[in-house]
Amino acid sequence: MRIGLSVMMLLAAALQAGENLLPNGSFDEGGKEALHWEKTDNLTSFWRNDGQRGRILELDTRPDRKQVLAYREERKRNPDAPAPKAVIPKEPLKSIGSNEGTALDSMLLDVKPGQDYKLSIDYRGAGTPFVWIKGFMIHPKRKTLTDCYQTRLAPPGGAADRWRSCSITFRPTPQTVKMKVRIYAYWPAGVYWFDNVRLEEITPAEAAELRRKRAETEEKNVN
Ligand SMILES: [Ca+2]
Repeated sequence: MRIGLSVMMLLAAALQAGENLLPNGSFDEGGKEALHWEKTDNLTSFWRNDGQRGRILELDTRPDRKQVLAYREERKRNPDAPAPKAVIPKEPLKSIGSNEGTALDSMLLDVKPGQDYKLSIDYRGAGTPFVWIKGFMIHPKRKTLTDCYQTRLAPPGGAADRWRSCSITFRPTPQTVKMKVRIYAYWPAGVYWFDNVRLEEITPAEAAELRRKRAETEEKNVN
């Protein structure tokens, strides 16, 4: 009986290793909208179907900046306001990508103090988007959540028509109690696709190894 129990505990530990802390990182759960993620605006952000990958996120930074800003204002008043048909300016400098860009946020997650994390994503597209980790602390006086930490994953360049996976490691500052993922694209004005966002707890040794590998990759890209 004792042996049985410890085998079961080992199995449970193995299952926990590499567990995705981010619910629905594949975007596949949910109906019209992906569960546990912000709603798309259907002007600069869309849920798409991509065969074996299931649902993926598309960010489009080509639409006209003035049109997007006007629609964002309208959505603040009425979150169900239908998206207009996108106007794509001939001059990319007039696009939303030339300035504010567009983003989609995950739900908030708890942060363990002193914990090393690994953030990974699959990305396809021509530009370099940013996958942010936004960290929050409890404001000492107002007792509300307030920004206190951020880091970002910038997928390395590559063939625009091929999916690539990339990851970073990070450890939020000690006062950070909550965090979320923000998928963000801006320049060049274009279309960016994402899938399989993962957030995992890793050991300090795994974090050091990941940093070393990433430094090697970056050096290779420079040469
Ligand atoms: Ca998917």
